[in-house]
Amino acid sequence: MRRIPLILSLVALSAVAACGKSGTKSDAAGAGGPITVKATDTGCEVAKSQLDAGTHVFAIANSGTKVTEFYVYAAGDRVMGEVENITPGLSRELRVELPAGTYQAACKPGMVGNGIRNTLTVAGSASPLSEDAALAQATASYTRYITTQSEALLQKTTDFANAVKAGDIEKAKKLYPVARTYYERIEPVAEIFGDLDPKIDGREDDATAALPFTGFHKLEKDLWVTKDVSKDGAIADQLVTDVKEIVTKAKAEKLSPLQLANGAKELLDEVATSKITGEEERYSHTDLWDFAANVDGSQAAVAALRPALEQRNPALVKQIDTAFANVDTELAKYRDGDGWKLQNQLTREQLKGLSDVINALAEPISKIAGVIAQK
Ligand SMILES: [Cu+2]
Repeated sequence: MRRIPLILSLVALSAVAACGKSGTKSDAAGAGGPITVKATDTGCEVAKSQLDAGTHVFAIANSGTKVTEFYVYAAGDRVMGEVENITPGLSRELRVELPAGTYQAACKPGMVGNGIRNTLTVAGSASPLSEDAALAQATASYTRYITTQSEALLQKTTDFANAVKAGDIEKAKKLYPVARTYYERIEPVAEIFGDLDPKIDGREDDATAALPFTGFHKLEKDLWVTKDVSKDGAIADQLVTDVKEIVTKAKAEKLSPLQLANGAKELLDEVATSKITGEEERYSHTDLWDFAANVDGSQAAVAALRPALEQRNPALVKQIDTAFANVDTELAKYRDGDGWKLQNQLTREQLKGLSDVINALAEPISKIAGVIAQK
């Protein structure tokens, strides 16, 4: 789950981070170049509504006053692609592979609600990117990663939920960041499935009547702030049920290679907007656990794509390796036992140091989608 940063003193840092390159212009953009999307506070104007099957680039420009998001949904609100945290004045690109079918393109000004929706009709047939052997191998190997991580997520979440239900606050506090790690590694996949991510990972300020404050962060608050989990049995059980559903769905999901590329970038956006700022783990301050997990998840997607990237752009692979190594070195400074220092123990300069290495990594990572979409 991702949110606009709440901590004002750090807004400037994350705004820089969010400037993840509006664009490596339209290589392999599909006929006619990018499809422009004009996002405002009240509108979402998509330049085309009829598309040919294949890979398309959406170029989203936010001319509103609110931070927005852009989604392409398949039936049942399955997310085919998303870009979050498009701040006012910013433009971002999203590459999505769309087989024939009916989709919805949505902008979400203020990052809340169902969004302003447009129907997209995609017709014809195109050979999928996964016809390329190296890309097919990439999705197969990343799917194995998702499977092992999501199984561990279920195990660790169950242990955590049991500690909550037993009223063992100390034990639950120890298990919390561990369970979270597995969720944060697979987050782009977990976010594909409609309401499951908000139910598992939603924040108090995003809660609505339809989607009340539940899941990990509700338990986090009760463990660290309220210090009373005596009424949280049902929430703990629901969290395990929701995680089970993620595991089942994630295993069955057929990912496009572009979802790996987009996911690798989304995870770094997550780090910039919700971990460095301390937004996500605002009660426990265990954000660096999530930070490391988001980076792990990004690295796993890149590792799966590596043979395909080596074929297409070996220089980019080198650049990415160096940037990942720099993140590891910077983050390693904040190791504490088998865990991490708390976010609020870091100075502003230290957080800035982390922000800088993440920005430097996000830059080459943002090029991956364009590189693999080239045939
Ligand atoms: Cu999250």
